[in-house]
Amino acid sequence: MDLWFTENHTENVRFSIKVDKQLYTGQSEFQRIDIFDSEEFGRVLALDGYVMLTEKDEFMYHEMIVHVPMCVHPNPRKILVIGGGDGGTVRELVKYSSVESVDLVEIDEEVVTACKEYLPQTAGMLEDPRVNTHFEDGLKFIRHHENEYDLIIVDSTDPFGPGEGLFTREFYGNCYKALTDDGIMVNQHESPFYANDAYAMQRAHKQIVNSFPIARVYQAHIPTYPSGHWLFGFASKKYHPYNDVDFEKWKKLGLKLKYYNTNLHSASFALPTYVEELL
Ligand code: AG3
Repeated sequence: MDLWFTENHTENVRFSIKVDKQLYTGQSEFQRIDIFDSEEFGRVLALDGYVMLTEKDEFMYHEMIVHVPMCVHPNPRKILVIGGGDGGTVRELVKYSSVESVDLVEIDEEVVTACKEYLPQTAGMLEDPRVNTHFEDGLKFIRHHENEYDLIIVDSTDPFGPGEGLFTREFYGNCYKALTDDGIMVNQHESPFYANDAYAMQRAHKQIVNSFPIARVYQAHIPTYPSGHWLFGFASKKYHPYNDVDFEKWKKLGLKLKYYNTNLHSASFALPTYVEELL
């Protein structure tokens, strides 16, 4: 008998992946955690039934959430990641020798434990000595930090359940405070395509615009997320996301990546008309 995982993308649309083997199922204090193996996408992590990553396409998401701001900031040393317990964002960050420390604030310790065991592709760098993991609610953690981080990456779930507070004005305002004078905040920004996702994305963008002098949105193609068309928010105190960037300096780092490159960097901020009209 075939076993299939299904995520409801809307009330009328479902996305299914054929499961080879269920590797982990747990109900933590915060959410249901599933990890399974599949022929098409390799290992898959789902939280409360929503796909967080697959081994086949996670590079698209993790490279875009990390290298866009890392290329813009001239000297990113101290980084905060909120969410991201799978470790994919941390793995991309520790590729930079300029990075001195990464605080990873993940609410759910069970996600980290399960990913360390079953998703070494993303969790493999969580033991890097520059990484400090805090099992805390990011919403609370951020209240107690001021003028400290060069970059904050909000690698959250969707805006309901444990991730809900990470899309609010209060949270973005506290991120602004926690950043240094030339700090940058980037967040996963949902999809513009289906109405409910687009509405959440629109609301979040308005709050960011009210909290930061520079607020833009950029996009990537992520096949296993609803509609495959995904957005990221770029919020900054000082640097424009592509006019103030020393691309040649970044290229000299010689990072070997699969999705991000400096041509794509600027291009990813060019949005389709229907998305521009939503913002
Ligand atoms: N965080 C964003 C996942 C959003 C997916 N939404 C959905 N499938 N409905 C991913 C975390 C990866 N580090």
